[in-house]
Amino acid sequence: MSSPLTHASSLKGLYVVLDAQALRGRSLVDALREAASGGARLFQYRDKTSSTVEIYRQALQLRRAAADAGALFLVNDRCDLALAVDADGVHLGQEDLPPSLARRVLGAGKIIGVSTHGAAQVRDATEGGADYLGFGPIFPTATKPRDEPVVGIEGLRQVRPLTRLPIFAIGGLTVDTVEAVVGAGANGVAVVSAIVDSPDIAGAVRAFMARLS
Ligand code: 3NM
Repeated sequence: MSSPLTHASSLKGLYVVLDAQALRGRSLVDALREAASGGARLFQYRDKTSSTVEIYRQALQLRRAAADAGALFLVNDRCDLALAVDADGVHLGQEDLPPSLARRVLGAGKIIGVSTHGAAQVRDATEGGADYLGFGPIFPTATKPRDEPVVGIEGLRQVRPLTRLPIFAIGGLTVDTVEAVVGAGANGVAVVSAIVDSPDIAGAVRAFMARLS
């Protein structure tokens, strides 16, 4: 059985977040395949508006496409859907199940990530048994409007010593800001629009990966 430990070396670098709303009707499976052809090996499916059954059907297709590409695949928010499609794990927000309870639902073999926005959340998610953290928003972003305040590069630098878990910087990241967040201690970057809005998704992935290596 696979376990988060087996995956530990994969929890870094580029994390492509396939946000259904950001894709505005384009095929998420095509986007995943294009990103995988550029070298992406870590994906999350994020869908804040579709019905459960729609999310299930889409997640199943993405799960298969990710497996074909040899990539890890996580589902946003929902442990039940992560289990239903045998995803590699779940990515939890602060309003979802805390990681300790998600672990009870998912068992030891699944990856659990948690979105964090400040020091207390970083500590709580670490103590709660998360496998990795998202931290942001580093910069303003239209993808998740009216949400948490921008934390900046400095906010990332301040929380880095609080956890040994991999941290993915998220929020408004572009190829040109990769170096700064890695310099502040990020193990990787989680990206929506700079990848899915690119006319050349595979090329955008390659550009991120070149800055991350
Ligand atoms: N979570 P983009 S920021 C999904 O701060 C998400 O936790 C964030 O999209 C957080 O790369 C964000 O287009 C949006 O800015 C990321």
